[in-house]
Amino acid sequence: MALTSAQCEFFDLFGYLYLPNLLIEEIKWMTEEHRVVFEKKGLVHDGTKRSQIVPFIDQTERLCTLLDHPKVFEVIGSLLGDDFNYVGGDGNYYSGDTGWHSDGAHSVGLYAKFHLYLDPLTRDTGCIRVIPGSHLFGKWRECIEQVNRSDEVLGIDGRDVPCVAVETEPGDVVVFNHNIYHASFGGGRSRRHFDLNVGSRAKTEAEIAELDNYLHRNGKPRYYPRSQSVHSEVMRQTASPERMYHLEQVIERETYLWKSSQA
Ligand SMILES: O=C(O)CCC(=O)C(=O)O
Repeated sequence: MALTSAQCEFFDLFGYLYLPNLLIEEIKWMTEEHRVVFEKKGLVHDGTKRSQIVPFIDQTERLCTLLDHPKVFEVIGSLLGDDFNYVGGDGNYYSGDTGWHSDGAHSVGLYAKFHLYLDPLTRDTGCIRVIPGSHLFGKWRECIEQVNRSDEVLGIDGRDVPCVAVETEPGDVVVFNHNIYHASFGGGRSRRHFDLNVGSRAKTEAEIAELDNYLHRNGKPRYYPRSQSVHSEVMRQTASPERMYHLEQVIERETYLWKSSQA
């Protein structure tokens, strides 16, 4: 499902896009795979805090095929270009509130999250909330950073910060720019979720430096020591040429960065 130019414009302007029912046909097996991944890893969620697995869709051959799925790559391709990079992702049982934050501050390149919950969520039960436009750099974004101290700076609780609460049913997808300020409030102790992180292919020197920064932090691979790469071996070994197209630049940069860190 390629997006319309109006949907792409909405995403560029507001920093997110809600796609109801996009993966409704897949929700049953994806939910089962989510359970299996946590079980196989022996990660028992007790509800006291977030339980997270990275990289996530990479853990099973079937979940990896999401990257090959026409509905997935057409949506991401429409927003980031068909040559986008897959840069990993996480699977979670979220517990309680998540305060206001952004997942990045990329002034070059475009990084986004293809984000889905496996439980129905409303404004007051932990759906994703976004501040439209907060992905854009400039004076506005400098000021909006203060929402993570809303009590102190604005005299309001985080849950009262003006925003769009994107209520979702299982099978719905929200894509958002990593730069956007987002949060969730009122969620239960066991909200099932996973995402795919994606970035536009790095072409200029500045974009390559940004990608390198994403892949290695403080001289170490992003998910280190849990994983040396943002992809799993399963993801790479079962890749068709079409999937490999979305992995190859990351493989090239990770190999280069790893060698440089060992030199
Ligand atoms: O669902 C949540 O509590 C927060 C989600 C979030 O911040 C994220 O996936 O980046």
